[in-house]
Amino acid sequence: MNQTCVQSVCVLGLGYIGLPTASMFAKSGINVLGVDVNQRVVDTLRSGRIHIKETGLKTVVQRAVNSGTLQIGVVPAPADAFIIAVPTPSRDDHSPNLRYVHAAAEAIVPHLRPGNLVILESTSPPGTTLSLIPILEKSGLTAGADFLLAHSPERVLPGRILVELVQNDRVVGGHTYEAAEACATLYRAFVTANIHLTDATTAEMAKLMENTFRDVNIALANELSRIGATVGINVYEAIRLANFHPRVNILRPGPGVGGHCIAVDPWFIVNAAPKESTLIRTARQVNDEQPGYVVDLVEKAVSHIVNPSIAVLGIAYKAEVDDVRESPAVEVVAKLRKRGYNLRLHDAYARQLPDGTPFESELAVVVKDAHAILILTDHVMYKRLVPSSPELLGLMDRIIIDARYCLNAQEWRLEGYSVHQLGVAPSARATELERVS
Ligand code: SAJ
Repeated sequence: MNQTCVQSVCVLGLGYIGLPTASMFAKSGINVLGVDVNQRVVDTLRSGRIHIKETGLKTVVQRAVNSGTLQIGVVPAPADAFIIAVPTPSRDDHSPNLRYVHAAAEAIVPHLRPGNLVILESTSPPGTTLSLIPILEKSGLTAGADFLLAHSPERVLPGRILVELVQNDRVVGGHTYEAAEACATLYRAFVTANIHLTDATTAEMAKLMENTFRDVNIALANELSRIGATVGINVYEAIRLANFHPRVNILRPGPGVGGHCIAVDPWFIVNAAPKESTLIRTARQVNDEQPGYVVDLVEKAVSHIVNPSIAVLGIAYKAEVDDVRESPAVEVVAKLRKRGYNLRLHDAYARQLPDGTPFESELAVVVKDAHAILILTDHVMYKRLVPSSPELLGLMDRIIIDARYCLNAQEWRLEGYSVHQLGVAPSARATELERVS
């Protein structure tokens, strides 16, 4: 099949991945139509604003929209290449919900032409890309002979998306080798790193394995935090020392695993091969139980106070992002509220819970008259706090509960604070890092 040189691209889905990807293609000189079914998103982008907090993205999008190389619409139009970058959430039973992917493929059908390239970018269960063939062939065209189909998953870190889109190696997988090659040629419009070619299903699994590798390793760290508290050590100190081994890299314990990727992608593998996925499923369960261990830590820290009120610092799923989706902090808040605790919420970037409930933006207001501070996200704003910070003057009792090991406990104890840290036994001696001169 003679594949046309791509001069126009239609990107379906303008979220955390679709919008940056569309903008990078536009920046490389390709005419892009960015499509989203959410009219609010379309109106926001057309007005020159963006609906996503991401370093440098607003400038790139505004330049592309103002130059006319990035058009924004609600429905697709004919293009040399179509990129599906829509959400692939999992249901409550952890089964994959592919209705957005299927809807996007259906929307492409009327516009599919011979020589076109269709790319699924969304992280998807193995076999999803090939499952689009019967939908796309409703166009009367034949996959492989008339149009090409490939999978091109991203691996960018929120907060560094525009850098990593360009600099990270990429894996692309084709329904045919020709499709993989055409996909690689297209992404070379902005990718400067290596692009590795394979088949579609292998590319799908490689992406899922990347995040599953991380989830399993975070589960190890979280389980070690429980063991550390039981055997009487500071697990972070033990991890620090263990990681001096040239081939060991134990990750950091925390309050759980958030975001719409690491907590979701492993379930795509478990769902595809349930009998064989023992460790992967168990790691998910370990991480999902971690918020409960934070609640236990809070209970112990304030057990001597009647009706304690707690200032919760950090709702986003990780430091320096404003995304509260699937955040373990949200799970901790829900559990504490269910046990009757009076909570005041704060985040350095986010301003509302996933259900839209807004919370206070002024830290001093949140801390005033609280008995304790609970840190759930290690935003730099919180790591910079010191006992004399003016925002803390209104704190009623000097109790710090640190689920991210982001404060120097010795420094706070010297100022009369009681400090409770996940994975650190009360009897654990001061660590190398905490010894204050
Ligand atoms: N976390 C820990 N301890 C750690 C590392 C992370 O508790 O040592 C927690 C974080 O606090 C957060 C969650 O895990 O709640 C996920 O954080 P993350 O930084 O691992 O992941 P994401 O979801 O922001 O980005 C990941 C990245 N994948 C890998 O690092 C293998 C990114 O490269 C992917 O592109 C992204 O998922 C995705 O979109 O798939």
